[in-house]
Amino acid sequence: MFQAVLGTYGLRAEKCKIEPFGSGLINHTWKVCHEGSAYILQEVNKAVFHHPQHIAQNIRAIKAYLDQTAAGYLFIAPIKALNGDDFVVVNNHFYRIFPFVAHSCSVDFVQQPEQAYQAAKQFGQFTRMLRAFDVQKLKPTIEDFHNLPLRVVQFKKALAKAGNEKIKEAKFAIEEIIRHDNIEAQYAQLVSSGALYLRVVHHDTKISNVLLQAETGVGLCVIDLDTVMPGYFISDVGDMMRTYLSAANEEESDLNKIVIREDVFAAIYKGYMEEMDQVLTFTEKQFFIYSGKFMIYMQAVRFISDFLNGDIYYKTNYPKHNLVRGLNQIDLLNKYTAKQSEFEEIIKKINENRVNEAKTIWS
Ligand code: GN1
Ligand code: MG
Repeated sequence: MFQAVLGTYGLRAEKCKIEPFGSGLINHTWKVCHEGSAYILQEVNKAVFHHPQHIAQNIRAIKAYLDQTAAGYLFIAPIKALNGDDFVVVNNHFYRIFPFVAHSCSVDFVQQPEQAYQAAKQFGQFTRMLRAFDVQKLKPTIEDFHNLPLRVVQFKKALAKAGNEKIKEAKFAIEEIIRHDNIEAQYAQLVSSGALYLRVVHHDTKISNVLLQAETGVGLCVIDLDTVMPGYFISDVGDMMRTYLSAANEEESDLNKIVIREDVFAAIYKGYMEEMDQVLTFTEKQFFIYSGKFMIYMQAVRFISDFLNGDIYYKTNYPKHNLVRGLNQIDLLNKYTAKQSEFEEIIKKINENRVNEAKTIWS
């Protein structure tokens, strides 16, 4: 396979050093080194992305727009093959190659609030740069990806089909999902009221999807653009809450290790709002804290549904892996919900500081 794919780009596989790369749960990724240049090779998972061409079209449309409107903004589009295409199909598998950004690094979890700040700024900047781009030009790469009511319907279907043994094992998780169903009701209400605007949203804002400058740790750009499509800002902010706030990630089975870091919350708010304050409406801003509940709850629903379905979606390493992940997310959700008033206080303080800073500039 490597031979056929790399050959299309004029690279000779036997001259390349190829090694698996990253920790994604969906696509296969390799780092390819060839005569002093480095690339990222990726096979798009067609079971998840039914129309990989839509991904390619979206990235092309965004690149063309940014080339016109945002010179100097770093946007990593796939490299063109010798025939001019920005992807290649071999044996019905879909591949593309990206340049490996020199002097960049990424981290797998947030060690310091500064990293959360840098990442939040990058995701905020991305949506801001594209605020005037016509979102309708983008195709959904996964239909109803963050449609929470639909995810709950899928959960109910999985529950109806699951055997008694699995239901017994997941009893607590199932009860918790039902107990928190107000999160879904609130989403449905929000969407039908038109309070949220469709924007260009990344939909997978984990920290490893931001490249940082290796020497300084300053944010360089966002990567993993497969789920860039029209969506609501609560998806991006919520996924940062879900994946940055706790030092222990979704893989952790020891729930004692799941602890919400308020300084990281402050960093996410500060970084994102420095970019998006002028873009989001007053009403949207009222749902900043809700976004965390929305994404953590949806991920719990997705992991538990996959457990009940017999692990057909997420890569798993051991039999109850998805159950462990789901229970982890439920614990995170409960700890997040318990912090509501602390979060409100943090937002208030940051906003007051902003006003004070502005006043010192004027006086
Ligand atoms: C998947 O493959 P990866 O790790 O980038 C998933 C996300 C989940 C995440 C949970 C297309 O992302 O929605 O939040 O796993 N992506 C897709 O780890 O389903
Ligand atoms: Mg991803």
